[in-house]
Amino acid sequence: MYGFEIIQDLAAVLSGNELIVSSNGNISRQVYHYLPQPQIYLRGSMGLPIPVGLGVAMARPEKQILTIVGDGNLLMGLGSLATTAFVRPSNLKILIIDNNEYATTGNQRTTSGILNYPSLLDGFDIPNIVPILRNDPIESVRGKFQIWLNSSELCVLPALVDTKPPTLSNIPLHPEEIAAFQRTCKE
Ligand SMILES: Cc1ncc(C[n+]2csc(CCOP(=O)(O)OP(=O)(O)O)c2C)c(N)n1
Repeated sequence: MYGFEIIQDLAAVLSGNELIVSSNGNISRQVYHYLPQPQIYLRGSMGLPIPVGLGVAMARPEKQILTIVGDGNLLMGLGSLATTAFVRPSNLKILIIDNNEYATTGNQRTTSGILNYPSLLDGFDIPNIVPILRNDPIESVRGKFQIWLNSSELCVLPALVDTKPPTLSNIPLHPEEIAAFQRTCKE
């Protein structure tokens, strides 16, 4: 299964009460093109999806916040998992799209291959779902989505995926426009 297919497939299980925070690069472009707009599309520096998702979850308790983070972004901001575990917002759900690469910048290998996600997340005392694997049938992927989304507490779903980034145009929004829209949009 490719990372972009996981993001496309999320559309089938969203209820409409979610606000998505997406990793810079390909993941934000895929979220912009394949899922309802507007969302919080991160651009620029890596490492921010987890801390920004945490802040948005605290600021918007009436919403279900879905943070979609690549493995490169996760590793760059790993310390923020401790803060997330400490604050523990029940409306925060994190989806890790692990393609073992920096796909956006030319498929350089990351070090995520050494990670054992259940051990890592258990170590932070963060509730987590058994990872989605590359050959999981779609029914199993959707089943894991449902358990993850319906969780009544902070919850992380890791997905191990293959890389085939589709060529998608860049998001035609400046970060300030995205932030301004979210400030005025309370529905
Ligand atoms: C601090 C910083 N370093 C490097 C970059 C360049 N860069 C942009 S996206 C990206 C790869 C992100 O990797 P990952 O989160 O695994 O997502 P993927 O591209 O695989 O979808 C890199 C290296 C950046 N934007 N910020």
